[in-house]
Amino acid sequence: GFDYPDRLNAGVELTDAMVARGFGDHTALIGNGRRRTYKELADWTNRLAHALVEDLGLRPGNRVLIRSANNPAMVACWLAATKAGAVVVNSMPMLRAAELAKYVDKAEITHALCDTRLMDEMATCAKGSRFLKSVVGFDGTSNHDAELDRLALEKPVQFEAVDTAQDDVALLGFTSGSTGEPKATMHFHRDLLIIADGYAREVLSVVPEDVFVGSPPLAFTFGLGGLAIFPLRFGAAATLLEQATPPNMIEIIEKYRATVSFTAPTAYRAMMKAMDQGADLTSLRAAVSAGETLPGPVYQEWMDKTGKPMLDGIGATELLHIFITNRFSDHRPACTGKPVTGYEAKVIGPDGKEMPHGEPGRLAVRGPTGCRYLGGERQDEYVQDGWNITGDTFVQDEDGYFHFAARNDDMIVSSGYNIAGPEVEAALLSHEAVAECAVIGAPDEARGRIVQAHVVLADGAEPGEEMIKTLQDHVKAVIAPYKYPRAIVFEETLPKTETGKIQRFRLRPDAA
Ligand code: 3SK
Repeated sequence: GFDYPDRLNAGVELTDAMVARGFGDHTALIGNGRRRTYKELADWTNRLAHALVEDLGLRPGNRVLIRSANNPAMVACWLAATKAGAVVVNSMPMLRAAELAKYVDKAEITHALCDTRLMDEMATCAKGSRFLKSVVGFDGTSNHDAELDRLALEKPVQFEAVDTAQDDVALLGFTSGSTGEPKATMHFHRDLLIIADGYAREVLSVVPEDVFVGSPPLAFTFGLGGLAIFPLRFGAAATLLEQATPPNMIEIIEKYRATVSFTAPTAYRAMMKAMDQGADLTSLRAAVSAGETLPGPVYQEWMDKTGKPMLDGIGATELLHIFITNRFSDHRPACTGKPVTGYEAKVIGPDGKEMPHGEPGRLAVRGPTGCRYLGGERQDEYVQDGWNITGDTFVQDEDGYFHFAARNDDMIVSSGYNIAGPEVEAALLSHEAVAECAVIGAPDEARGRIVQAHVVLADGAEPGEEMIKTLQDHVKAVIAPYKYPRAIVFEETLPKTETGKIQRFRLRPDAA
């Protein structure tokens, strides 16, 4: 089990407590061409926390939205708000005003800290908001040249952090689920440490000499764990990339001799191609793959090229981080492995009973972190008898290893991004030329899946290349551009049940 004191503040544990443990001079963050030590990070976050409380009126329990790409300033804002007892919602730069407004309304967000380069959509969102009291810009380029930086500059480097309980909520992770309606999952201060003291310690054996690199946004709990919490918990260094493309990751790996990487199989494939052209990834001792299932050939190629296993893992925003994983000493191709210590997993049938080994069913998990939906809606669907019922279909083999089979909802995982089909449908339907549509994930070599829309046009609308471009641009304008349908197929009608429900599965090219 995990034994934490009753009073616990994760923001302090990852900064000032690390200085107290002798890591003050170690590099904590690398980004925007600068290095910051743990002492510098502690001072920076303490100054920011003063500004949040004294200038912006932040009070314990207030919900704070942070809008930024991955950079040191985003990490500093998150830690500062956590020290000040706030409940943080990290969000991605691509979100549009309407999507931000859903977060703000659902989480009753009072304060927003926004990279000044991303202020436009934030300001639009703030205009009509009945919850937002304060929106302040910070300088994501780390030049301290924005309002929040100026407020923080004059403040003392010591801050009396809010005396939070280990089970006070520290973080809200938004997940769009199968409906596209975002839902917030609540995570305690202790949960932020459990994922490090569990998975990162047991499976990755993180040491202070480690240098982390990766692509998932800090707005996803996968990224927040892998690129901030895990390195900071063990005195290691986190490199943060605003544009985490494979070439940019390679540059960082070579320059800083990075040792631990977190990304999705698509990016690993691109990096392995670059190895053939001379890219040097030999410093990596741990390559974690998650977000989409790791195909056997990608695992094998990594093994052949590096002599080490790529560590496939599965997690969920609901459970905060990875709960089933391969290990250095216990790994198999096309297999997700076994539960992280402290977690239990089983495969269940429609009646909730455990399936025999070899038979597919829904993956159910329980352990020290678990799902608590804000507002409780859908809680009883996700958590039954203490088991978290995930949206994935798995098979457990005779030796107890878990193998991914399918997602049993309409989520499309494309290049590591979770995209809810219904949300893309709603965006398409808001265009006058679209009469009906159904969105599916079509298999794609480079991205795993792509968003493919099947569209019935309104009378008078002309199908063709021009219409495809018009509809794609329309979707990019109303929701985050990465969700746009890369393929659009025009149809006369859509397959439907007798009761008129669209049968999306019949449109899937790989449908059974
Ligand atoms: O497997 C995932 O998609 C995931 C989600 C949230 C946190 C961590 C992971 C690996």
